[in-house]
Amino acid sequence: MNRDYILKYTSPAADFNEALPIGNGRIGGMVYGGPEKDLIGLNEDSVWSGGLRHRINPDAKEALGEVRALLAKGDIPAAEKIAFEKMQGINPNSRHYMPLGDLHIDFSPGTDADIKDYERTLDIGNAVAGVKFCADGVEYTREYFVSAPDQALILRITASKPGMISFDAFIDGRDDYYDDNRPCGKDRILYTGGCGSADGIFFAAVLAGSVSGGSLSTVGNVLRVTGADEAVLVLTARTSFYEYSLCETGDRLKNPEGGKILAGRHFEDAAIEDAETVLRASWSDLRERHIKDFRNLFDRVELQLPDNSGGACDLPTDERIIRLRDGIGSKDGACGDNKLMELYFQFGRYLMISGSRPGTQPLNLQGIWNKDMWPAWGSKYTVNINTEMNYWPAESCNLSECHLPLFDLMERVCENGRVTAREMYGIDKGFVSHHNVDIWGDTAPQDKWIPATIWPMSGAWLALHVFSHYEYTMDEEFLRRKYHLIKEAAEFFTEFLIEDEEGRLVTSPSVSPENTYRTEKGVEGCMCIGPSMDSQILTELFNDVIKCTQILKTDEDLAETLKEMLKKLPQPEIGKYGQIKEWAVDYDEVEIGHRHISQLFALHPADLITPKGTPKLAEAARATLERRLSHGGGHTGWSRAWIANMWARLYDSENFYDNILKLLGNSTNPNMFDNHPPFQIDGNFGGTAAIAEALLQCTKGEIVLLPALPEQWPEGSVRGLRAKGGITVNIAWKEGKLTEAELTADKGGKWTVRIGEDVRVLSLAAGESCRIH
Ligand code: FUC
Repeated sequence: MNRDYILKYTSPAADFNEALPIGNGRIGGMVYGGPEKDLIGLNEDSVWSGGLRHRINPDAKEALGEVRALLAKGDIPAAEKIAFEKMQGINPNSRHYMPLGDLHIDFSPGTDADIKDYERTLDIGNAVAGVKFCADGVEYTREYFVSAPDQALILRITASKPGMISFDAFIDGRDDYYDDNRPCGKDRILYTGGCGSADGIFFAAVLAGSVSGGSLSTVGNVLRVTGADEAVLVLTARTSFYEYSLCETGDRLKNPEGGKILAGRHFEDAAIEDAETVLRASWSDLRERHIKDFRNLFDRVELQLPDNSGGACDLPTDERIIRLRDGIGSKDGACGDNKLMELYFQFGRYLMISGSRPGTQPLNLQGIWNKDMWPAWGSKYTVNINTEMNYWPAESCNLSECHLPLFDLMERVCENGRVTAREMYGIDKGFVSHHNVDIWGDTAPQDKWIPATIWPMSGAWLALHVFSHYEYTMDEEFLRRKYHLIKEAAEFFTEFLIEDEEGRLVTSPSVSPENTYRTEKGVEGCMCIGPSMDSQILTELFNDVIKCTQILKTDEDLAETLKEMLKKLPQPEIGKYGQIKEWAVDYDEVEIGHRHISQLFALHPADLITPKGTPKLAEAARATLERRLSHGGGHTGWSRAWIANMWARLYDSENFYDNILKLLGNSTNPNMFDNHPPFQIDGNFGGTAAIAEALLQCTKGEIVLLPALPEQWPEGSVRGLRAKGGITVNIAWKEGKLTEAELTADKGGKWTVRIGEDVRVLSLAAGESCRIH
């Protein structure tokens, strides 16, 4: 195993963009690491701003017909005006994510110590952050991690001389939004509060500690350590949300009475018990348990790329990023740092393991790491690309179980989305959700923003993730349990779609996410009938439902209905610039370099367009990307990451590499978090997925090996990627060519493997491996 997966810095974090993320899926910390004053920004993934709201506009159902008629007539401004008033949510916003607080550690003696040899690290191979320095001749070390097995953030402080550790530790940081902060025992502080609304979410956090040598006591709301040889701090947190919403497997508990069920302990007792359990264990046991648990997931995949950095590998991580940025902008052209790409790839996997575990909440716009009471876009689940992108590497990069929280959220989306289908659209079948959801799965339209708000497709897109989890794991029991999500997502559209003048089945009203068009008459608009992305998503969804009905031997009638409907769904078309049309009418875009490239959904994540299967459409996809990029596209981190995935799908290694380089150089913060700007985590996951996509693709029933290997990676290897059909794949290459691939099957079956023009069919028994040269 490559043990070089270390982010390193020579100074404490000056701000959030330099701080280092740690987490166990539920509890997150951002480590700043100041020698005299340390700060760990705290999060718990269910601390959201309030309870579930019912926001459906009472006039929506009536407006639906009016808006459809106006769109059909081409009166776009009038359609948008009515939709704006009568269809958007009556409260435009669902709930948003919030921080838990800040953990401060003020060391004494204070600020005048002479600090030398400062180093701050994040070892992403072990999920441990570290700080080391020498102050007045004494060497101090701090190690921080958030343990999943022990459900706590744990920090140990040591010194090279006995009796040298003294500090005050305390929690604050939610402005006025907490209720109490006081000792709940001689060595612990309890910090409690709630998050808005009568039906809101309440939390309790416990800060506790233990020392060897010296003393530990409470003073006011402070935990004070004096003259210790070594100290351990423990931070635990629980919320009311988890008391009733989820059981261990992540399934929502069904309550026959319809009310809330207490699935576990009271959250305050639970936070105290968690801390007590941790304090009974030794530091080395806690650390070992944490690392073992983490590495069980992390070590499944290893990537080795050749070092082309000319020694820059040894530089601090922030300097390596700047070096790439300067290279991209320089006359002499870009410089390389493959090892930083390798680190970035694994950092995405690290973030997924640290931010999304079975039974936790799914990764939001900032994963779980957010410092603001009002974060950008509410740090919610934006489901017209961002949340889906977060989970692109989950299956391919061998972290299938980290995908599960998304399906738990989908259960809530489905439940609320049935109400939205009925009350907004008058449809009694299936469920619908729009471009954002919150922790409760609020499905009403979100934001007062026409380019995004009335887009009824997110439930359908999310449902594709359910089937994809099945395709990678071949877990039929999972599919049986979650099939209803896929089925109900599709059922809504059996009622919602309308026939256009040409008899095609299309959505109306909808938008092509967030883009604005200009008609021939110069009218600008967003709302439309049948944007391309919608029919692409539905083509995928209907095909998935049909496959499900065959696998599960059920719902034949539904399958027949969908087969008929599929014949009438518009398919990708080529427009006047040789591009894939974004709208049913070949409008011009107002912003040609727009960050969303929704019309290429068919290329990625779907595989309706492939270079071998649909060469003309693949050419048009290339023209689409070129058009976007030549007009300033790719300016947000996530957009750049999506573009890299798309080039990989076009087998264009040069453009793939160029965009990964730009993602790293231009859209990455010093702590390696993706920079939208501001920080938004989707680009990290999109980037990791793109690197995997360059090495291995599963499209049109084929496993494609090394489809977009850049010349900058002439030799290397990857171990442990996953392919559809329950296959684990190792690949090695030299001089840009495959030397050996090893495929191992979980279950018996047949697979088609493509290496360039060479196509082979493999039959493997369960557990069997085979090598390809
Ligand atoms: C969509 C994107 C923005 C941003 C936001 C959270 O609206 O268009 O760029 O990512 O989601």
